[in-house]
Amino acid sequence: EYKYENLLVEVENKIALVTLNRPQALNALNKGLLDDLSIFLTDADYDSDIRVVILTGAGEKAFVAGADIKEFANFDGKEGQQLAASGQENVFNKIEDFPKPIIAAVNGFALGGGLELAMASHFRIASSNAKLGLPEVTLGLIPGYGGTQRLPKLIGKGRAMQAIMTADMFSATRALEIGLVNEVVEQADLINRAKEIATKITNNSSVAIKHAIRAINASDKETGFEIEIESFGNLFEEHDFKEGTTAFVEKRKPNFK
Ligand code: CO8
Repeated sequence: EYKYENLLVEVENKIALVTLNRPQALNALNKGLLDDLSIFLTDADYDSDIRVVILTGAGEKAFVAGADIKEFANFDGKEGQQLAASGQENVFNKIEDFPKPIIAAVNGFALGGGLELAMASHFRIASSNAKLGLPEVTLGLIPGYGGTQRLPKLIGKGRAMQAIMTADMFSATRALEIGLVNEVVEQADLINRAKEIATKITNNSSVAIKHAIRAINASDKETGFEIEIESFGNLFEEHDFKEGTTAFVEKRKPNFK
């Protein structure tokens, strides 16, 4: 049995439905939630009762509204870099390279680290109210959980540049159009549709699927991720980061010089 402070896990018919459960903070990724996810992945890897994982968010509003801004607002460069590096290693890269399929069922806002979590998953479906984006530059940061590497791969470099520079959100329809998500359904049908796809996968060879994931993921990705981590840490030393995070906490618009 799986019990966590920040996750709900239901296993049925070889499918694990994992609900990120901090609805009061729109399921923002704090240390506790990331630790729980990392432990779950380690356990699920060995659990023969689990052949497919579905990730979704608690509540009707958000998948995940990002990394927990309140938790890292006072970090310095070294701590920022450490946060990005350990998150990438223990959660995001672990999801991407997980030997069993992980489907993100995006049920609302997927912003910053939330979109990065969905993009690390093997593929994404979304509810029609979903909004997806990487708003880090509004906080004086860049994506730190793989977003600068995975978004251009999924939607093309030009679109990724524009999305990251403007911090604009994609609607579910637009996300479907550009290949950021594979399907869009009504929110009430989202989990059933994810389970339907997962069931189809459980009928196929799990050892073949494991090798397919490995082959599809094989590419030279080290440099980009390292540069992302380094820049992410450096930005914590900038005035804009203090201004951006303080403005968020104080519920006002940032004033970038
Ligand atoms: N972190 C912490 N708390 C959050 C976050 C967050 N990312 N998002 C929402 N919350 C909290 C709010 O502060 C609020 O709490 P409270 O009730 O105590 O004031 C509660 O959740 C509900 O949110 P809102 O009242 O803001 O709800 P709205 O419907 O008005 O707005 C939005 C919804 C538009 C989603 C809005 O909450 C928002 O803009 N959130 C922040 C989005 C964002 O900037 N995300 C990116 C974060 S940065 C990031 O993810 C970095 C990734 C790389 C990290 C690498 C290592 C750290």
